[in-house]
Parts: sequence; structure tokens; C-alpha cells
Amino acid sequence: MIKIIQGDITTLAVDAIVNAANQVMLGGGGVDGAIHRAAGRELYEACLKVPEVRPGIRCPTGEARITPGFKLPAKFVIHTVGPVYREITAPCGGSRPMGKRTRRAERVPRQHGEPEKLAACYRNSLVLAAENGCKSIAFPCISTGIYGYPIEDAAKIAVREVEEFLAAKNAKDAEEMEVVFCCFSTHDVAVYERLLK
Ligand code: AR6
Repeated sequence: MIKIIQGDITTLAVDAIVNAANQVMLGGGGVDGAIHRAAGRELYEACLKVPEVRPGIRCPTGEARITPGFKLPAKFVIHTVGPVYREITAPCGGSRPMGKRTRRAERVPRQHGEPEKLAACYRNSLVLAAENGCKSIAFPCISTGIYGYPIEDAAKIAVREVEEFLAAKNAKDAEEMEVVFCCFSTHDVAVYERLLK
């Protein structure tokens, strides 16, 4: 079952909330900061104990790690690291000679595998939740804040991955599993509602 709600993910009494973390996994701004503040110091200490895979990196982009939720109403926090959405500026104008007026820059998305990495965040978080017996999980809009991923594109990936994950389960298990898209803004809610209509 998929639900969309607007609000603060730290208040949700679900089995697991997902944190849009960074690779260091020791807190930050946005939803990450809110989760660490609400969970308390023990969350920071649990994150410190997550082994580094490379110096300073506990969770590479697209992967997920799990800790208890400590003071949160959620039992677990699943930390995942979304991709930073990068853009380059490229000249436009094609075959036309570039006069002063056409030599302006146009924003063109650069391909760094961002869609695949964002999809992996959802997939790996769902798998980790299932491995830990979670029947309910809430996601924030990963990568769409500080990391700059356009919400429409990110939400399409999120919905596709969750639907594919649920479709691979039998009907009863899929019905029993609750996946919540927890949006901070009404705009983000509207984007998800359109996609799930
Ligand atoms: N509940 C639900 N959603 C929230 C909350 C909340 N309490 N607070 C913010 N959001 P962001 P990112 C929404 O920037 O883009 C951190 O510094 C927010 O409105 O938190 O993946 C990490 O340490 C947006 O829709 O995550 C990383 O360095 C969404 O959560 C970096 O930011 C994600 O925004 C990760 O950036």
C-alpha cells in the first residue's frame, strides 16, 4: 500500500524512516539534521560505529545502512545517500555562428548516472527494510533539497521503484507493506498525487 503525507518525517510512528544522508553519515542539514536532532546523540554514536568502506565514507551514494531510531517514534532509521544533481552550462546555437546575442549559456543536464543512483537508494532501502522485518517505511524526497534533484524527475523514479518492489511481492505481502512518501511541501505532495493517480 502506498500513501502520501505532508509533514515532518521525524514524527512518524513507522517501522523505518529513511534519511537522506551524506556519505560520511554523521548528520548534516535538511531532513538529515532534523532526524539526528529528534533521535538524539545515540544516533550519532551508532552512525560513528558504521564501518567506513573508504576513509570518511560509511555509505556510498546509492547504498543504504540501518541503525535504531533511538528517541524517534520509528524503530529504525535507514540512511541512504542520494546523488547530487549536477548540471553543466553548455553553449547553445548549433550550427549558427555564435554572435554576441547567441553566445548565452543554456543549462543542460549532465549524465553522471544520477537516475540510476537515485533508483538504487529506493531499492536498497526497501530491501534493507524487508531484511529487518519492517512492514512500514517512510521516505523523504531524497536528493531534492540540498542535492538539487528536480522533484518531478525524482518522484517518477521513487514511485517506479516502490511500485516495482511491491509488484514483486505476493498480493497479501504487498497489501501489508505500507510505503509512505513523506513530503515537506504541498507542491511535492501534488507531484506524487499526480503520479499515483
Ligand atoms: N521531514 C520530511 N521532509 C523533510 C524534512 C522533514 N523533517 N526536512 C526536510 N525535508 P534534503 P538531499 C525535505 O536537503 O537533497 C544534508 O545536509 C526537503 O524539503 O534534506 O538528499 C545531508 O547531510 C526535501 O524535499 O536532502 C546531505 O549532505 C527533502 O527532504 C544533503 O543534505 C530532501 O532534502 C542531502 O541532500
